[in-house]
Amino acid sequence: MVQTLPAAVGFLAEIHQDGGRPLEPVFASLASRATLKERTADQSLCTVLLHSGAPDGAHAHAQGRTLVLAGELYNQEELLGLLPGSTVPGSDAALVLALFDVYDVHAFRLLNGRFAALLAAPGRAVLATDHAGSLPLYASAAPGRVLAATEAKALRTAPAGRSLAGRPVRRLPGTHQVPAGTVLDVEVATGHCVTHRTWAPPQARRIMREEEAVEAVRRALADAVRVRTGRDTPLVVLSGGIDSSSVAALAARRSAAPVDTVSMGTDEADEFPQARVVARHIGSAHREITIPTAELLRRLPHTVWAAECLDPDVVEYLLPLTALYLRVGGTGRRILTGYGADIPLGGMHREDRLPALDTAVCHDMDTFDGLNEMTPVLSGVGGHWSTHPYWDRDVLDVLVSLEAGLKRRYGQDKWVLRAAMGDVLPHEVVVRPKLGVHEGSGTTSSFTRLLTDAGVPPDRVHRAKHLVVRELFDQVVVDGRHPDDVATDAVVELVAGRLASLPRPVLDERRT
Ligand code: AMP
Ligand code: PCX
Ligand code: MG
Repeated sequence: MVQTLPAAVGFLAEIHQDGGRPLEPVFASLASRATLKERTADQSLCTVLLHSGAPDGAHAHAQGRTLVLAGELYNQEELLGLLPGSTVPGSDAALVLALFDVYDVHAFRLLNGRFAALLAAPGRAVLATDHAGSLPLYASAAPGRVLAATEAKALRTAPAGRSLAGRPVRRLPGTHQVPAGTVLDVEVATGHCVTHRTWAPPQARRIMREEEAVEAVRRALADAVRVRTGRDTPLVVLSGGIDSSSVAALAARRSAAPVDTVSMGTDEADEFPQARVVARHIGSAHREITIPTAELLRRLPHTVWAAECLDPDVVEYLLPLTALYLRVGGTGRRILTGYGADIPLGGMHREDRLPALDTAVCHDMDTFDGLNEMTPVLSGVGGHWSTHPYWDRDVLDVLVSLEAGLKRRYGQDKWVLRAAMGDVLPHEVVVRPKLGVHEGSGTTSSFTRLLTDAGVPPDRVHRAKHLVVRELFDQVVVDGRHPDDVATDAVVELVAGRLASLPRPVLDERRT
């Protein structure tokens, strides 16, 4: 059987030097669970792995060390070249552990992947995220105890710990999110922590000839698609825009069988005709899924539950995708998306001035961390695994660092990508400007209407969305309620009522 999903898609790991009551493993990801228990002279490690049938590939053991890995690596071939010829690790977890033996924490600087990892060694806990923090990792530490989990809600009943490096999680005292591209090296006895950054967005901009830039983008993206598909028939979530169409076309090029594509729309808006053009061109087995707006809005609690995100704009991008992932069906699909292309390319910045474009790129690269917009839990709630070629470490390094004039050129946004896809996609797809998923599906407008119908004045709508998302976060993450038991309408009523009863200056002071 071809292993479609990574060996594990998430975990809860507890290291104790003094016993301690195990936490209840609560996750949004739909997966089987395997428990792994180890005891050494000075500490115990208990891990719950979320897996799809082969959890043994998610942990490795050598020289008193245990490595637990959720997610996957994309540069195994390169990494294997760093180990002695006789060493052929049988899994990504074993490969990372073998590299750790050689490089210690610096092993994580070598990895291109989508992962969260925990290494337990005598007296020591090492926590690591991939360059983009694309698989979220949360931790709580106190003298004698380190707890780590890929979903914050799994730590919601953890006893308050000492302050770790990282971002505190709202209303979960002592729980922090490990930043993107970071290793935390924790001394278990004291909870003392040393932080190492393993990646940062490029600050410099490369000057390249057009052909050179186009070729670099084409090659990097084709590689990123290749390492993400392996031998599987992938499913590409396709809007018909240049970002997802490029991924679908590159996947189709290297697949003997037709790839699968799926487009979502609502009863109010869709981009089905645009996606159909691409599907026909690449010969994919294409599906269209129409989600009634009422159902879409009912998925707001599920979106916040999966993404553990407090940003209302990002939740609006993720809502149609979550609703789609819950409707895709089948078991354990490997899903590729075009998500994230607009961040390094300044694609959401729709005007001609280059300084403003690079300002937008810098801002977005400075602020993505912690939004969890690429978390695999979004598709995990439907039992699937998603991966995003544009946020491959090599693709991202290339895209961010191109000088802005290659991103916006000849009056086109994302010019370098469009030029790279000139011979892969129909001309109309290459040149077509596109709406964001939140616009193309009518999500922004239907969420707005839900609030105005509940009496929220139009100029308070964004504030109200913020409060709705925060309330949902409190209910499904902090309080641990299941999203099926949380009604969007009731939360909207609650927020509308609160807004109506408070004078504006009070509201504006509470912008947290
Ligand atoms: P966007 O950049 O707004 O197009 O959205 C990010 C990614 O979400 C796209 O690259 C697609 O992979 C996916 N996506 C957006 N809209 C749709 C849609 N209507 N149906 C399926 N997937 C979509
Ligand atoms: N996107 C963007 C990302 C949204 C912006 N995120 C950010 N600034 N951190 C993309 O796919 O690149 C859309 C809908 O466009 C989501
Ligand atoms: Mg896009």
